[in-house]
Amino acid sequence: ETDFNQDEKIDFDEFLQAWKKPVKCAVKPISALVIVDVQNDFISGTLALHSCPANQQGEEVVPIINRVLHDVKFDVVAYTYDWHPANHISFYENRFLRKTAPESPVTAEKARVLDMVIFIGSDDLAERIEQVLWPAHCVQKSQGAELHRDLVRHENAIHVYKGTNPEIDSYSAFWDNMKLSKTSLDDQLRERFVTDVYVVGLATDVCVASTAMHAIENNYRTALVEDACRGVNEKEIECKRIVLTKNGCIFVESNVLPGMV
Ligand code: VGL
Ligand code: ZN
Repeated sequence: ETDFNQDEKIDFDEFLQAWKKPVKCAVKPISALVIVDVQNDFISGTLALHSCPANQQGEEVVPIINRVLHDVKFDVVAYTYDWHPANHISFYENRFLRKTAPESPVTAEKARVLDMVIFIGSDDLAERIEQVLWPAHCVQKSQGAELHRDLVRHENAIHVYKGTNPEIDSYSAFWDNMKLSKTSLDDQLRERFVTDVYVVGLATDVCVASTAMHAIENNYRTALVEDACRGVNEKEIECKRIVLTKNGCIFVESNVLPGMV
């Protein structure tokens, strides 16, 4: 005999996957909003999303994130910054600075923007580095690396800088693309006893998806707020959605968040 509707019975495996710390999460959830890379270069600069295949408008996330910041009482807010030195490995303009591996699908000479190349790594890193070539973007301290001017700056926020090593890219705000080094984000969330992570920002299929995946791996209950994200490639967005969902990430619209009208 049960007092709940069978239709609403939850799949316990699914539940466990999303709630790896069920008691803690249920008794005292502590939420963090992680605002990924809402920087000028992803909105109006060389890497503006509307010039990428998905043709999405990055600036549309700004009023939505502002509303979420104002209406939803998150315990913790974090801003992440793609923060590259000028000689960064991910820049198309820098493709001749490093040796491409013989097995690279395309040579530096033939490569075009958004192609994946394989570089030979420097000694202390991996031997081979797979790298998508993006137009130069978010160079440290440049105007393109600043947060969009209209994005509300929450006081007492955490600020996380990634992609600072010239030899390795970092889509996620937790680890670089080869998980060789981590940022301070996980430690800072842990210090504040965060259980639940809500991810918003740019780009859905690149840095947002990678950050959400690593949040799950770090045992946070993780939600991606879909209408507060914009991406590069439609197919890739759908693909990331499937993989993230399989791994226990939930996808929500901002209007379901408590406090939003
Ligand atoms: C990003 C491409 C290159 C992002 C960063 O923030 O999504 N995309 N670097
Ligand atoms: Zn980047």
